[in-house]
Amino acid sequence: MKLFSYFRSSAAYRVRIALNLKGLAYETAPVHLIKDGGHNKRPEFRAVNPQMRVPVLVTDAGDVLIQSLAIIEYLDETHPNPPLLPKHPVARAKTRALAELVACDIHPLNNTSPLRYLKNDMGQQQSAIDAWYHHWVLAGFEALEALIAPSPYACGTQLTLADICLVPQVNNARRLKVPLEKFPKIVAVDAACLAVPAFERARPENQPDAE
Ligand SMILES: N[C@@H](CCC(=O)N[C@@H](CS)C(=O)NCC(=O)O)C(=O)O
Repeated sequence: MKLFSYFRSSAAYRVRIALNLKGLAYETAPVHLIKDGGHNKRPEFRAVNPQMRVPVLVTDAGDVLIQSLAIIEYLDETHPNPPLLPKHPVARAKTRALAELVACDIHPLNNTSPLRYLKNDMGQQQSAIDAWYHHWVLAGFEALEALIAPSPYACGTQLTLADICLVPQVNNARRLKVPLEKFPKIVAVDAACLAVPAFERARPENQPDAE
């Protein structure tokens, strides 16, 4: 399989974790999202993903899959062990809810394109953009903190989609210097996950395109 990825992309980081948890080998095709205005805007990458975003997973059969949550559920369906969602429908819904809280409500507001738009098109100062970034992470993390009970992972003793989304978002928050003191449960889950080799290997600094 081939994964179009950028070392700092938290959406690609999610897929890297899932691939590692499933024990699946893959080749990384780096796409630099910053250099030259973003290599993801080049026609050759647009031909792969018209949305011009990473991750993109090309399966062994040549299917081109986009959107990290859809890719991860595909991996879970085609390689069921270890499962990334609990069996019970209520537990599954709760796990997906935590994952979506991060992937659908926090991450899109702090993504490269909207931040670039705030700067270049809306004329915002870097200080205002940083405040925007911090605001949405803090709002999302307050809810996440109230919803999880580390044991040691976000949804119990099984690693799930919720952990896969939480860890990259915490990594981003640390990089952007969001204070995490108010979120001891999130920090504990992050630490428990990072002790697992599949998470460690997926870290941005451990990628072939890391800078
Ligand atoms: N919802 C998408 C988000 C994908 C996404 O926005 N990826 C970012 C990097 S984390 C990207 O490629 N950004 C490029 C851009 O916005 O120009 C997913 O979960 O895969």
